[in-house]
Amino acid sequence: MEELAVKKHVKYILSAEKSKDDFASVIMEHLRMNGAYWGLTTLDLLGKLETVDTDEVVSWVMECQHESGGFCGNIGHDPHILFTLSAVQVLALVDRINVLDIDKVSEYIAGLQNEDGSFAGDIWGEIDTRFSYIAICCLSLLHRLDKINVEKAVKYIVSCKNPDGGFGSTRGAESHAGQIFCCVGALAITGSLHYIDKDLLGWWLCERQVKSGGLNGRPEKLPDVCYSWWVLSSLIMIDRVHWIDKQKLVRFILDCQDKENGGISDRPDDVVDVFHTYFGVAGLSLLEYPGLKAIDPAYALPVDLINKIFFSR
Ligand code: BD6
Ligand code: ZN
Repeated sequence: MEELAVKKHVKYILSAEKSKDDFASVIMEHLRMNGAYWGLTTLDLLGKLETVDTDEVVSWVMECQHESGGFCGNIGHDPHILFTLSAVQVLALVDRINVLDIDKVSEYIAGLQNEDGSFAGDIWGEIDTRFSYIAICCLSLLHRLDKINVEKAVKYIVSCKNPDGGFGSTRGAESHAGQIFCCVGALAITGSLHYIDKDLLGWWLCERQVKSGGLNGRPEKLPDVCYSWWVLSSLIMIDRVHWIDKQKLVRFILDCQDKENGGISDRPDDVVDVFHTYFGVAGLSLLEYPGLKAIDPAYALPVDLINKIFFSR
């Protein structure tokens, strides 16, 4: 069987970070904080995080903080809860959470909670279960879950559960693997997994595996490497990962590598990008592929880092 081209992927991530017309391309420019998280986590899982200049990363991240306490996707952009979690994850990865004014960041996030327990993403008020996950994950990493009403937050997420066992972006919205990860992750972090019908949801999730071994995000859609993460992490959190063919999925992800120049694409023979390279490697880590660090399915950070954050203060 094809092997994971570790050295090539490290080279690809490092070169993508430098190149202004790829990693920081027009599309990814406004998502650069997410890009930093994908790139650094990939390097860490591959055991090569020490190749990055920590001071450079930290000073750039801090330049992206807005006076509200939230973080922007890049310098001079608008703050959003999406980039605030990525910023906290990046600082955690390079072991510099201590540069943060933790109360200021926590207050920014807490200020986005609505009366019904849901969360807005920024001052414009769009509501999405993604933002509930981000708030809970981020405050948990900062040891500040007490700043929000967790009970109401959980109640709102549970109210977005569908008859098929899945979750959508808001009440009544169609089930989608990305949203399911967010809702299951938030319930896992808050110790609320008993609200899930594990067999019903497990069935919906394992039905995402198609003939090629890859996973899709919704019925009738094409398989995509990034769904290896959203679906697999959810199956692990509800203890139903044995319901899919792991070997076939490993093969599908490995088939999406650019064996010459490094990087992983969404499907075999497509163009690679940092996003799918990260989710491909993270998926293989969940599948216990040899030589990779283990990743935590709820926090999407290496297990050794999660242990450090929660068990060795
Ligand atoms: C996100 C972030 C910003 C704006 C909208 C967003 N929707 C979902 C996210 C989560 C974020 C993430 O994974 N952070 O770690 N996803 C993205 O940043 C991607 C970036 C991207 C854009 C274009 C092509 C490839 C990657 N994003 C904004 C997406 O919409 C991707 C697009 C995509 C990837 N593969 C096929 N399409 N979709 C995506 O992340 O879907 C997963 C999802 C959906 C809803 C909730 C949670 C997760
Ligand atoms: Zn994808």
